[in-house]
Amino acid sequence: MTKEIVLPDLGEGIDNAEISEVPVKPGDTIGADDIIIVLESDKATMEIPAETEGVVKKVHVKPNDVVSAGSLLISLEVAEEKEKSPVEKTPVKEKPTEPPAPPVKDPAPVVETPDVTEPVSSAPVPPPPSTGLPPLASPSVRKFARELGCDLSEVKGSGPKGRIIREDVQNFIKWRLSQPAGGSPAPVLPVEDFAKWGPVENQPVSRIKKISGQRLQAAWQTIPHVTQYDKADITDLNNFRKSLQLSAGKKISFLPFLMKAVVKVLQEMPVINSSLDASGESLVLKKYYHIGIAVDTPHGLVVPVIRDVDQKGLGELVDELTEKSELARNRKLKPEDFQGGTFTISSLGGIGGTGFSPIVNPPQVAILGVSRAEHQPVFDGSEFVPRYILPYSLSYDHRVVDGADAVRFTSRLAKILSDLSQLPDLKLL
Ligand code: CAO
Repeated sequence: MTKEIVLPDLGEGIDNAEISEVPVKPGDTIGADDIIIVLESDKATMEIPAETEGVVKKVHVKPNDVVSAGSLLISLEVAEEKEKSPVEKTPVKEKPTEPPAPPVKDPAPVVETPDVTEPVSSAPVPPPPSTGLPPLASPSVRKFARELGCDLSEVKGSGPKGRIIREDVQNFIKWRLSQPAGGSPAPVLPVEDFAKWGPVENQPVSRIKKISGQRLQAAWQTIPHVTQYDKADITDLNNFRKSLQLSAGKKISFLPFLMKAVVKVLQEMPVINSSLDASGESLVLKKYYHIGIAVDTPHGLVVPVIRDVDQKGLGELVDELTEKSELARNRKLKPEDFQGGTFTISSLGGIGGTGFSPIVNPPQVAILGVSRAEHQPVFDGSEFVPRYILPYSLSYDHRVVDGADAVRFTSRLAKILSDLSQLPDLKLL
């Protein structure tokens, strides 16, 4: 019998991926663990096994195709299963049991009645009249909609039986942004012949940049951002860090200290460690502290998550941070390494800068941006003394976090960072 192998769910945060390799061809005999495709998502490289043994009849995908959960990958001739229900036995001998989901490259038409002045694929669609029924959509589409603050009951589905697909959500957001009261419309890049002004070179935009660009734009357009700037005297912390480095004989950066300090404030201010629920009616306060760390890699920005920072000592954090940033740079992180973050830290301090406004990483509601610490003269009441001052900023979703809470957060963080006795678990081992 023929078995159709489709792409499994790639996990939270990865909705589609590009095929970089298809190591099988028709006629190949493969085992359950054999790799049938290699995917490159915005964040990681993933090998997808067949999970069933058999002989490859047909390969439905090729390198550079973009696929999502449910996309048909290969048809496999497999041995007849021994135990079958009567219903399965009769009709299914030579046919797939389920119709395959269409590949992402050829999605179902998005709009039934397009605006005649717009191309169909990019025409924003208005919401349909409510049917009163719960909307049909996959978990990944629901998550995508949640991240964009999109109410699925307002979205018209163009998939089978009116199922809402990712493109429907994107079109709905485009439509909403095009409405006068819905904020500024998505920017349209001008068609410009730059070469007429001087020599130019075209460079392709990396896949990570394209996808993170879409997410950043969506976050920027849907979340009302405010940024609070502050600074902390980290003179004692820096001296302590240097002494630890000497005794441990290895590099210890500011980040593990920042993570511990941030988590302490998050425990005191649960709203900063929360997310809006899908209805927008209530907040989900998370009792775990998984901190995303923005890592600059040659392929673009990625944000691996360090879990349960509250339960880890400094030494563990130093090691995990080194390991995760190394894996990120070598594109070896797994999908789960990106999942479940409750707050993000973006540190540009190793490079420079006096301050910046990071973009919130939804569904989180706040992000800390860290700039470069410098020695500065500080008046101690009688004279100016040199102190080591760390500038940082907190960008936050103003729907969830009030300005007063934001400044309470940054002030409290300054207090903790400037007073080592307030920082927990400072031992390396
Ligand atoms: N102030 C002063 N010096 C700092 C500093 C700060 N805030 N942060 C780091 N440094 C120093 C470090 O101590 C180190 O000095 P030594 O080499 O003398 O020990 C040097 O700068 C380089 O640090 P680093 O950046 O390699 O290490 P890190 O642990 O601080 O950061 C990581 C690790 C992965 C966060 C970093 O390498 C990185 O990728 N940063 C970029 C993140 C990014 O792009 N964010 C932007 C998101 S928005 O586009």
